[in-house]
Amino acid sequence: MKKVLITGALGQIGSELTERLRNDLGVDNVIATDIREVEGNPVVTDGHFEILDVMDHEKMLKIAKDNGVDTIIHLASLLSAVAEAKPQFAWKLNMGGLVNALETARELGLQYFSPSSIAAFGPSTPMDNTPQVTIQRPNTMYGVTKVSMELLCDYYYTKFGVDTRGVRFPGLISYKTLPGGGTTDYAVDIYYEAIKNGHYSSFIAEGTKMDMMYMPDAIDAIVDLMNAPADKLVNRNAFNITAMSFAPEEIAASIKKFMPDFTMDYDVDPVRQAIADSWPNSIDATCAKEEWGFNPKYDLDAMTKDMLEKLTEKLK
Ligand code: AKB
Repeated sequence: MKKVLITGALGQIGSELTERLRNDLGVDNVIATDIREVEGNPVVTDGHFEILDVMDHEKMLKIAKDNGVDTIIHLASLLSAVAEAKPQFAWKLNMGGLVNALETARELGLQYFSPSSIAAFGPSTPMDNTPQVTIQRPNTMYGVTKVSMELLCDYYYTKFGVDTRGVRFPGLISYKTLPGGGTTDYAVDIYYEAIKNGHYSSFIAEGTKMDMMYMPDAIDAIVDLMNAPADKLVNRNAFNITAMSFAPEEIAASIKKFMPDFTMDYDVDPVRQAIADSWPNSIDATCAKEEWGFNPKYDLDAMTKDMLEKLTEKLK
């Protein structure tokens, strides 16, 4: 990974990955793209940024070719709750963008990364310590596009020899850029509300466990997987990775350790609750640990401490 094209660079993962890769590889070696430009955003102002709709294959190919990139990191996609509200569009965007990015990688011989998700599992998947290879019958449009992504990335590797790599991300928590329209977003919202109002109404019900990870560990995971020797990768695409698993009452208890007056109640959203109920309680990341040394650093309390400190500063 020496010169990288990123799609969806203004998103939750993209904005932090762009910053990290500009530091690691040099500002001129990261081509950040997104469908829109956000004035004043460091992704746009602090380096090479281009507008790119991932449905536009010609433009994607041209940007990759003109800049001589050797890697494409394809992040642009709709998240679970939005995809459930607009399933036809979600299929079109998530799959159309994926095919264009894979084709760009095939045509130019690029290394390739795209993120799958715990959403690639479904109600018939074993819910606890979910294995790397198991039943995947998701019942959400987002999940359907993620399983399809995993299969297509495997296909491009075996059929065309494209160096495709990927992870199944759990819910990602960060303070720099808000996620847009996910089911695990409650675990980000809760920190904002704790600081602003000392109270949070959770749209996910008590007792609903889901895997989660703090953004610095997610960014390390992408970089470490992309730099891992290819001959060590047995699973290659869609490695289970997780740093912690908790239910709303557990993240609330963690916040209370630092803010004793914090309170939480529930105002459950049936759509997002149904999505959460179809996902595992906790997944097994052994293959990622063994094959490329996945090693998350933040547990729940360490993440809470950092989130509260950083957000207090940001929201001043
Ligand atoms: C979502 O909630 O949609 C995402 C995910 C787990 O993929 N954060």
